[in-house]
Amino acid sequence: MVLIMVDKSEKIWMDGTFIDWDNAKVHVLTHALHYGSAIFEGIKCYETKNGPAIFRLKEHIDRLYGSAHIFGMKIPFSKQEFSEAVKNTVKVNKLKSCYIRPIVYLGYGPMGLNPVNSPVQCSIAAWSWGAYLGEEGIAKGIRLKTSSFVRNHVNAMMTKAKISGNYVNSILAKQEAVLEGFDESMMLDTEGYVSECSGENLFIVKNNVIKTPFTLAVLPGITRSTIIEIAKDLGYGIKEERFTRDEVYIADECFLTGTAAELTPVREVDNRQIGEGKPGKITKELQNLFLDIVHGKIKKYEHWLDYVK
Ligand code: PPE
Repeated sequence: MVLIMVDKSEKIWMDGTFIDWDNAKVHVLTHALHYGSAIFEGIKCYETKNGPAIFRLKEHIDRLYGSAHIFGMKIPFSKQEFSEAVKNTVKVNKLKSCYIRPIVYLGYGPMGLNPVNSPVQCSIAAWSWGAYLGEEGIAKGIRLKTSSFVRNHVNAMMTKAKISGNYVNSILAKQEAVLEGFDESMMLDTEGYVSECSGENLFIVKNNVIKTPFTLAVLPGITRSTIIEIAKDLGYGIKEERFTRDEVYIADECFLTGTAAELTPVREVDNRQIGEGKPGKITKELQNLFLDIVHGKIKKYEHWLDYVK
């Protein structure tokens, strides 16, 4: 089982100021702790020859503000101020590469489900995080299990928002998969079509055509849109459409995308080997290009990087 421990850094940004890592605490009656009333992001910063660079910061900040809007929460900082705070968190901690976790949450104030008078608080932490699904997973591919837990219904949870409470659904699925010896869960939507995994989007490749589910009951992943764009640039046909779990079983290749997972190949689903049971040709090509892009090695995609100077 892959355990991805947090490697402590020095400071955490809380509501506008930097606090020592060990003192970055909240009250036990914090609204978000009881009800999941928070929105968050996962952003990655990579080492490049020009210093640390944050990948697609603008898109992550836009999604964060979109999540807040969907939830009905007002972030007490402008997008510009928040973006600067993200960069400063990397800088203050002198990190060359890291995972960045901004969270906006309802704090300690009134209890009960009415959120109207709860204080909106913010924090940004950054730390170095190892391979989300394991180094071996990245190199050899992982094993998925179709979850017995159905993905959040589009009118029960807001699927375009990264709301903390949404993730209980993911945790149930992930827990089931790992306890049964798999690496990750593949979740189906309420109609039975493939949606996404607990913390990643899913792609398949069949006869050189790449497919990924529509962003109906799935988070519109920023890595997902990156992979769609670079696959098109490479000349591959790419389709966003509904498909079933057995279409995954007979795919030539399958892989997952996410900020934390990057591009992780899938070698097996529900004990059925996918393709040759190892990372496929197109998967590897996209994985290598993605890694070159995030490390600032490809001029054409440098506009996706925000250097931390
Ligand atoms: N779906 C879900 C449910 C999801 O949580 C993520 C990100 C994605 C798709 C991919 O989105 P993007 O990162 O924009 O490409 N999952 C984040 C949280 C992981 C965690 O364990 O925490 C992440 O990768 O940062």
